[in-house]
Amino acid sequence: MATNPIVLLVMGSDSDLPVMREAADVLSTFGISYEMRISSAHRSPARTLALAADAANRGIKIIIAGAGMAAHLAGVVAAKTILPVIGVPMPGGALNGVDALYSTVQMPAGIPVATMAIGKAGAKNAGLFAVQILALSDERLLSALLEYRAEMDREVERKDVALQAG
Ligand code: RP5
Repeated sequence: MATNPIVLLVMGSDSDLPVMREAADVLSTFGISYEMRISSAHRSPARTLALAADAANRGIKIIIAGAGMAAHLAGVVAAKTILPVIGVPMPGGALNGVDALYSTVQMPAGIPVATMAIGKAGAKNAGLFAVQILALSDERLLSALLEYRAEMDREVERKDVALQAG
């Protein structure tokens, strides 16, 4: 377990791990300490509520919550903390993530969840969004984010040059 984690990554099941690793990889790239936990809004509600309620006291600044199907996890976590909660809808199930998207994004007024795209793109963006929030008060992260974007720009250019070269 990471020492002094500032981002909590929580997912409803170990089956979400391959997707949520995308968020973890981004945090690692930017040198941000995080903790990964499995806790379900449905199967282990008391444990989930305790995890969310205690997060701020432990020095967590941002929570990323990923779940699939009737994905109440992000909303339930958000209800028990004033930390910003970023939701990642998992793909899979009969509706392939559309159920999780609606469950995560359609929060009633009062308890927001910043909802990302379904699946790996959403998990990666959740990591980046967390970095952007932390960069508001961290010059090192701000510089690293600017360089990250500059590198994306260069990569597109390299691909275009390769395409033109045939
Ligand atoms: C959700 O149900 C989890 O987040 C997962 O995406 C989905 C299916 O869970 P498993 O049956 O694979 O454990 O709670």
